[in-house]
Amino acid sequence: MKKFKLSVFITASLLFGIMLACKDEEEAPTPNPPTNTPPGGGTTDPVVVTASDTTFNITENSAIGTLIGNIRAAASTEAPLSYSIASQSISGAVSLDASSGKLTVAKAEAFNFEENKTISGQYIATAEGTSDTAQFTINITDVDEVTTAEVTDSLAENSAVGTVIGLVAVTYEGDQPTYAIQSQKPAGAVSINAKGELMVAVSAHFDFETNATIEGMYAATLGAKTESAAFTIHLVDVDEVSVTAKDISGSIDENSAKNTVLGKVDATVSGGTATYKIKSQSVTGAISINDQGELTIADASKFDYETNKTITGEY
Ligand SMILES: [Ca+2]
Ligand SMILES: [Ca+2]
Ligand SMILES: [Ca+2]
Ligand SMILES: [Ca+2]
Repeated sequence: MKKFKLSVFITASLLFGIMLACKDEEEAPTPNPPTNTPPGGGTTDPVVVTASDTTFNITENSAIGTLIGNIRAAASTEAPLSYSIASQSISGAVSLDASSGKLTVAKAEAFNFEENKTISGQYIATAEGTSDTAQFTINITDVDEVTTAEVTDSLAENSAVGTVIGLVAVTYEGDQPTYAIQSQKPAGAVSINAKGELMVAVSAHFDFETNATIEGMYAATLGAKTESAAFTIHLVDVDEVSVTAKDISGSIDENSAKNTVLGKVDATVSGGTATYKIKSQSVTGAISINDQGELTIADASKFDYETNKTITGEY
């Protein structure tokens, strides 16, 4: 009996010991208490928050939500820092994640190098009620921006060298692009000036009957970026009549009959139909001209050698 009782006591002591150990782990005071809550009260060490001025670089035209960078701040406590923006040079341009400190693009149009090269502001870092303020500066870096679109123009055939046909369709930001003709058919027909105007370079190529359309590719270059697009010029037909008339002469026997053909005028007409008439003649009514340009005797009595050895006139 006595032996049994002892055994129970030992078991109970062991259990007690184990329970004590568990209690130690749960309830013992922290070996290194936080600096602002020392055991037993007394003076609290102030939390120190240090926000650092930070500079970022980002290319213009970055989309909403693009990460610009992480704000840099530190605190003398394990407690999490929170962040907020106190001011910024362009309202709403950037947003700052309150817990991660990530600075992101909030207003894409503010990130336009040609309008704003820098966006700056102040942010606040806070931990346990203590804050520090610092500057953020975002340098926006330039991107070459040029786009081209297809153009179609029309121009009267036979237009003179240097005639402006039309302006190419180019949009750009910043400096003026440079322009070039990359290819064209017929070769050499069109040139382009510094303003991006297509011009007649060789007038002979602007012939509706030969090339009703002149087409090719033009390019606009800005910095490292070259964009190209097609151009088409529709020539507008022009009625082109050319008339050349040469002096003629001949001889005929006197007393020839009325309507005798004296000869045909020496004239050529292109681009239309010729009509003929007598403008003047030295012997009124002697000669007439028909639709084929033939001179004929209108009044046989005027063809009398003794009266008129020569009859002259203009047609
Ligand atoms: Ca821009
Ligand atoms: Ca730009
Ligand atoms: Ca022509
Ligand atoms: Ca024509």
